[in-house]
Amino acid sequence: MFSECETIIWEAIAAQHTVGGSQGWDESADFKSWASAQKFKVGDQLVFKYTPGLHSVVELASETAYKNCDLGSALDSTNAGNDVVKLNKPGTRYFACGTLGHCDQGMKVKITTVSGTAPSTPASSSTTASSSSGTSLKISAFATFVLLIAKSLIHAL
Ligand SMILES: [Cu+2]
Repeated sequence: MFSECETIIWEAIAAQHTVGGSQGWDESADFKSWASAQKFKVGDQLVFKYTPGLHSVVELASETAYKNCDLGSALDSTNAGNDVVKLNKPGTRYFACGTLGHCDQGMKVKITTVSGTAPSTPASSSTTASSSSGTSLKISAFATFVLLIAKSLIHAL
């Protein structure tokens, strides 16, 4: 189990990667070289930034679908223009633009996430850990609240 402190430190070192760098999620960006220059670790987030309506983000199920721009096999899709994807486990994930023709023009990216400095615990136990630390945070927030009430009562007397 993680302590509250460890959870906070872990969240602080988790990075946010803006896909495509300064160009964002756009046909002009070179996603292959962008991705190869990044290190994706479990806990990091991807942010797809684009003008809503022009592009979208479609997560593909396989390497084959990625190679062939087979958008029919989509696992998930978003189109808000500031789409955050959490890399919650090691492995490879495939993303493409859902706008007709954009994937074929190279608007796709393959993300390989490594466990990095994350403790090598199974996903199920880390879920338990994060939910339990969430509870302890709530408890400590409640304790602070009670303390504040108590203090104000003392002042009122
Ligand atoms: Cu596009």
